[in-house]
Amino acid sequence: MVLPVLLGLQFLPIAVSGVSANVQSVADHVVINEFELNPPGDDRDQEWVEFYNPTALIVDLGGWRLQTTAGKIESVMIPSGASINPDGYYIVTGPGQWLDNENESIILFDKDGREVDRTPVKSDTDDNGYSWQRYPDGAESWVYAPSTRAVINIPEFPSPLFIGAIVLVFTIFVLRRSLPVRGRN
Ligand SMILES: [Ca+2]
Ligand SMILES: [Ca+2]
Ligand SMILES: [Ca+2]
Repeated sequence: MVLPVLLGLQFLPIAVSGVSANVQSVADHVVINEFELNPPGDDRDQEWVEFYNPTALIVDLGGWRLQTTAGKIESVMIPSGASINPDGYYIVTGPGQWLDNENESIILFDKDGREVDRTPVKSDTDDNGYSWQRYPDGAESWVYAPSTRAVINIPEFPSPLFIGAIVLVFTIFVLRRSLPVRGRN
């Protein structure tokens, strides 16, 4: 009973906002799901890319590679042993400053050098916690919104704490309803 409720929460913001985003097709392979070109403050070691795995299988990421396209071409190899769970996320942080703030596009290659995914060309000149992210996870459309690093892309409810609070309230509500009523033999 609790699980369907929790799964249903994923689509709550869509229902609230009236956006028909949930009818979009979701990729059938690991994708670049979100990226932060311009984190608050110094960008060195703080820029990151989020993968999302929409498939039902664990995917081995060892030997996969990210490559940038703007300015100096940077390449970041995913270490062997790395993997991503079904419906899971994986974060890549590059060495130093590797993602340009303007006109950047990032390409993902698998261990055989085949292109798996490529982001649209995007800019982020705000030096704050906003990032580019697919919405919903794995979909073709992108939004610029408060970052959701390693968690579901829900721009309307950006705080993981807020999401956690909703889940907690629903869980308590469902558990209370499912408890046997005492004193009514
Ligand atoms: Ca940013
Ligand atoms: Ca940057
Ligand atoms: Ca995210």
